[in-house]
Amino acid sequence: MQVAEYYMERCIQLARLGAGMVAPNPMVGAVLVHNDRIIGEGWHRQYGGPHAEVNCIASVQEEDRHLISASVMYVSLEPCAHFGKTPPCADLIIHHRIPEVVVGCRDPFDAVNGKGIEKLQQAGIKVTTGVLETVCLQLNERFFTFHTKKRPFIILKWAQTADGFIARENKSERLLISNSETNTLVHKWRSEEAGILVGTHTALYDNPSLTNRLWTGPSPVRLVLDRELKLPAGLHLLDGQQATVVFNAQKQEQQENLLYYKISFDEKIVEQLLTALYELKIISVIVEGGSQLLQSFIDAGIWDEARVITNTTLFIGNGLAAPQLQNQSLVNTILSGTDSISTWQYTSPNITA
Ligand code: AOF
Ligand code: ZN
Repeated sequence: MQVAEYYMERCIQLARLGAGMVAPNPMVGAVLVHNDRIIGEGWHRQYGGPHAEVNCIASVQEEDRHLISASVMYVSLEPCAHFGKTPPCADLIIHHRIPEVVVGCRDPFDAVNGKGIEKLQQAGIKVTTGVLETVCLQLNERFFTFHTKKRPFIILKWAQTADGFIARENKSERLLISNSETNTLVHKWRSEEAGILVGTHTALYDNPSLTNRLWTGPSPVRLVLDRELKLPAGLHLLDGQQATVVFNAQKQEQQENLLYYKISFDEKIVEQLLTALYELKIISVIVEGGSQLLQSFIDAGIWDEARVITNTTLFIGNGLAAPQLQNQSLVNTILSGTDSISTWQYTSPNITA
């Protein structure tokens, strides 16, 4: 392994420690190296808090501080150039006279986007970019999708029978497709995304809570479509236990944990939703049904991942058909040890939408 890649890998390890704490910001890690010895390490720990570079420089011990101006900084994302919640990291690096910076990948955020690298170079600092770039991009896939495509990273999720149905014809009749093992997995997935979306029928018939109760970490913001505001107030989704957005055609109003967000239902619903979610700074969404809403995302060609829980021995002969993916690539299959249930993970062929 090359030296630069070794230290960048350490940056990525550190960055991951911020998982679940920093969204909608990216996870970022930084190390400061003097003569092959790490003298400082830091990562972005909390949304609104100091950036990785700040924590890295602050971590240098008193006896090593005179070495800062003769060290190389490795950082998994381009240092920022803007005054946000904190001053620019590029200025901090210049202030400490760090002579060389190695960057994992460029920051696509409009206020940065190359300006950080430029600022460093103009100050005479040697900058190398693109070290372990693919891994650094993968690390913050949601953040990059959000800023380059101006929409959230979209994950479609459903459970289906062996013969391709997601519910019985009579939707109020329960159909047990998944088991406790896959339920835990679904809660883990919920803990990893900023938002969770369902359509009106799913909210009404399934009355889901959409919270993460079976895994550690936070619950996503709940998102529900309710054009005419007809969903009964007694639903779990409207219990105020978790931040919830009700997309509707009637009113724009904030009530404590409940935001009524007005959109036009006459135009393409997926596009309307994406614009609203971008405005709300929700960088990733897991869509949990129903079939019609999932299919709208597929038909619009706007999805990044699909996760399909399949009960391979349950045949029901007739029912509500599962969504149909188009040109998907299978990337992973998780076989569950019991009940012949497997989870199929696909990525979208669409890299431009
Ligand atoms: C860095 N190092 O560790 C992170 C960066 O609102 P603020 O001030 O926290 O700025 C957020 C933006 O800063 C975020 O959108 C991204 O472009 C960049 N994040 N930059 O130099 C870091 N987390
Ligand atoms: Zn910064």
